[in-house]
Amino acid sequence: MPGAFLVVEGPDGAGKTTLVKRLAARLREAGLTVTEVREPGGTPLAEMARRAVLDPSLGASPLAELFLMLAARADLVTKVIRPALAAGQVVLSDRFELSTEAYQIAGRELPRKPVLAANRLATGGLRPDVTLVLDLPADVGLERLAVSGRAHDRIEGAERRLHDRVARAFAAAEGPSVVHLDATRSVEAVEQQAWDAVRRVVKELIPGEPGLKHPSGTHGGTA
Ligand code: Z5A
Repeated sequence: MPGAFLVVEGPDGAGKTTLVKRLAARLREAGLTVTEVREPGGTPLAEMARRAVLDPSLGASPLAELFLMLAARADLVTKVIRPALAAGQVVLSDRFELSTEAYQIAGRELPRKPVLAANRLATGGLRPDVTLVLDLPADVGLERLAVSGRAHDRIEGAERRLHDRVARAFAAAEGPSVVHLDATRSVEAVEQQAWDAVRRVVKELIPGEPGLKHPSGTHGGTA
């Protein structure tokens, strides 16, 4: 597939949404066509799943939460992400499968192997070209959200120990696409670290750039 699939991950309040907006602006300035998505969400069905999973009055169980996340992901991958990549676009996603590892496996303590297998089924094996992980202690992220005045959703309102397990899982994440960023730094410093990593991946797609070899075809899996 000729496009590039970029993912921003991290615990609550780590600055993902802020970074996605800034990276999208930089990519567009560089002449690239960018599709921005967030997980869970990004299609009518996935937005329904998002409302259901985050609504405290519905009290989704850990397994129901998992399957709502994966239903949302399957719909988004099929209807938005794969078509955009096939059209040569840059897809920039606020969260993807690493969030399932952090929240449902580390946080909710669901069994690792079947959850990873179910996730692969949902994505058809699609893999990001780069996964930017914003490393931040749970208490700093939750404090940022409190200061911003946003009401807590069902998962943000979960017990503190869950958030610590989630933040530790993100900090321990490893893999060929994973790049860790120090999210305790300023918005501008985080953006610069992120851009250095992203630029290497999208270089060949930028009009007029001599370019490195693009990771075309490395997204993996089937449509
Ligand atoms: N979830 C899951 O369980 N399993 C899954 O597979 C998936 C998701 C995909 C929805 O995610 C929930 O779904 C989430 C995980 C779960 N649950 N929770 N809790 P979400 O992404 O919509 O919710 P979120 O993680 O809570 O994101 P957020 O609240 O939008 O936070 P953020 O995007 O990381 O941060 P932000 O909005 O960019 O910034 C927060 C504040 O910090 C804001 O005031 C900024 O101005 C400020 N900020 C940002 N960067 C900085 C820096 N560098 N320094 C200082 N202040 C900063």
